[in-house]
Amino acid sequence: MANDKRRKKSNGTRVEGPVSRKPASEKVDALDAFREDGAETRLTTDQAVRINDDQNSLKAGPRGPSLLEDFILREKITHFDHERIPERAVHARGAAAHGVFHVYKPMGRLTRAAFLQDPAKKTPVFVRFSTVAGSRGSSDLARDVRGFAVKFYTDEGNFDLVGNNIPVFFIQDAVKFPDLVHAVKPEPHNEIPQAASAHDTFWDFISLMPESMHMIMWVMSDRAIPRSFRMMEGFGVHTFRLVNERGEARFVKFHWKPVLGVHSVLWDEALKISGKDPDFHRRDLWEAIEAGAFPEWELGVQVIEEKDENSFDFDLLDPTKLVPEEMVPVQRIGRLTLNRNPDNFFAETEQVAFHPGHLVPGIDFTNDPLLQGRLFSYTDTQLTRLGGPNFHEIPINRPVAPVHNNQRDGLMRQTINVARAAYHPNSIGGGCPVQAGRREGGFVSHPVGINAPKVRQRGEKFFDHFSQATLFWMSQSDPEKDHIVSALQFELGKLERPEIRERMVGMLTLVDEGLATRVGEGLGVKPQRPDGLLNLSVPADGDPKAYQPRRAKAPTRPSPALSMANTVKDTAKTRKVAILAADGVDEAAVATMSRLLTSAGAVPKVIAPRLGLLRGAHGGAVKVDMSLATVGSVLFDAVYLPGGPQSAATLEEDAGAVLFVREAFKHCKALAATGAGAELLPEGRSADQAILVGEDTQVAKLAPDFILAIARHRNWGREAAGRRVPA
Ligand code: HDE
Repeated sequence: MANDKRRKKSNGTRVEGPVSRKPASEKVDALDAFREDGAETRLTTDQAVRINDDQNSLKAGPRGPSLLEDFILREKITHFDHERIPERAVHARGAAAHGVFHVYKPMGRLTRAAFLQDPAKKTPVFVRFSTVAGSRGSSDLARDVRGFAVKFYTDEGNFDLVGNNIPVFFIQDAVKFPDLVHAVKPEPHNEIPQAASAHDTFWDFISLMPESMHMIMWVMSDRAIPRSFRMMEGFGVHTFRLVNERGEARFVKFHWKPVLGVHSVLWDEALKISGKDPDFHRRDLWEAIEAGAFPEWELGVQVIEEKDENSFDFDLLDPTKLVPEEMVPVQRIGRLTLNRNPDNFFAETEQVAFHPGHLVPGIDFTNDPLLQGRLFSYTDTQLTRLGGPNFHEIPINRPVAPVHNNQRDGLMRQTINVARAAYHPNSIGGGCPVQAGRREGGFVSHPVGINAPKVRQRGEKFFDHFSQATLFWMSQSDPEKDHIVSALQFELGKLERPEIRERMVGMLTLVDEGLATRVGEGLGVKPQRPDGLLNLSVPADGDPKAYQPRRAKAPTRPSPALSMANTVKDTAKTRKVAILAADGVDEAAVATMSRLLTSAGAVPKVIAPRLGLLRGAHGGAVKVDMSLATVGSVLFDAVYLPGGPQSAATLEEDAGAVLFVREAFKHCKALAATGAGAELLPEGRSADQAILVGEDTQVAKLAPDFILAIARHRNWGREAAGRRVPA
């Protein structure tokens, strides 16, 4: 059991206390029963026998063979041999945190879900973010969709909202999911490349699947390389139902809106971060929570009346389509706050088991054929991954609401069921556990009428594969469009087979001719509108014509909500700022800037050619946080170059420091320089609003504009100039 004091180890050294000083919730408290911190204990075997020698195995003589009877050795090695479980088939790489959710006002008109009624109620949550394609040890900065899975431990049982940071998906029907995943995973013969879609099998599949085109636009955009998990939107993707106490249902799309806005890095940064700090997102989440800068999102809903189901050009059941926010506004109904890191990665983050089929009364499914397939997959995969049917008893997966049923036994069963009747109806157990009526919180599936032939087909409107891809493209700002073009040139440029590249560029003509021309230019491909069959995902006896894309109508107006240019840009909170310095730095300038940045919620770090204390220009000292050798400006959002002629001269001679500044410039970050620090700035900065220059005595005057520039995230207007910078 945990205790929260700093403790003494048996050898007398002080050790860090466990994390139970941190925010608690009903679920976090429930986990206490399973926490073990080893404090003030003696080493034992798994059978609790105290171990006297953990340094030497039992041998026949000091130089003799080890003896089979050494049960201590055998137990330790056997356990070690079985420490790994299969990683997730997809979404293997992830990081998670505990938190709470509360609703702003009672939502009884829309849903009977208890956790959406009382604004005073804080529902515990566990949230896991992930990439999809890479394995457990891959880089956080892969170009990929991010998983955004939320487990709500509600008083009525667990509700899992297992979504992504992109509102649509590659495919429309679950039956194509294994094909998609086999295509994007590393190639089967050499297992190359890791965590990357830039290879032949992925684009071969995509170029034959026009339904993926909308998703492709999103994944080639900067949404696929987030600045932070904390700065991503989340989406339930499928259309779900909300059902109220009267049994009235409405369609709903779920959204998570990050309070800090939606921000991304550049592809060049992503590539470099993957080398400098492949744990960049995981670390960022961890550090923000440890620092008390709790990540927050608002839960949004788009609600659609049942009578309006067929009033759109697209089908609400089609997961490759979104409902434009300008058409159906997102109502913000509650807030999610992540306030506590897990204590043990394996026990919590690795063993948590999400499932879109974990519902509570008041929320229900639709017939989205991708969702329907998922409802089978998630339990099925846990049987292999977590080893049997009792994974719901693993502490992180246990609901806070009580569990009573007649499920019994199986591998690793924890519960000791004492009732003799494990069946229903029974008389010897008094009929217990009894079913719950609707008014007692019993889950009642929404009665949806079905009168249809059993067929392997899709709805008519599913075949408009291009309108929303075009809508996304036309809604992007110019820098965002440039980045999509570069991403496609990178991905398709990596292909070994020219015919796949050509087919893909041809497909892009159907999204936008200008886009295809621009992408083609960088690839030496002349875009050709496809004249044959576009969609090769056709049943053996199906009429291929019936499966070809049919555009409903070309979008005429952009959807501003789809562009990150319109996101929140009003805060520098949690942004990391590098202060580049060497011996002779103006220590007063460093101190003032650090203080002002910190009071704006930013995180300044002093970076220098070496660790230790720097000699200040006026006899003071400056503590170095990190050495230049261990970081790069790609790990920061902004750079400050303080004055002090000796410091500036040293840094000018240091190639690492010069590269640091050049990269920050190239990546359009906010830069500030005072006094001699300005000598480190690259040329061509005069009209750049995100480059602030002044005297060392003017730091306090300069800082507010610097902070504003950091809040604006990047000055994309500098990008063309940045491309000429060799960094
Ligand atoms: Fe998943 N997905 N998925 N998925 N998915 C898994 O479940 C699957 C899909 C999503 O942090 C697996 O426990 C099928 C869409 C997230 O633990 C597996 C289909 C969306 C996570 C699985 C989809 C998602 C998963 C692998 C098509 C966004 C990580 C391990 C029918 C709405 C959850 C596991 C975590 C994980 C199957 C499509 C989101 C194999 C069959 C669409 C966030 O069961």
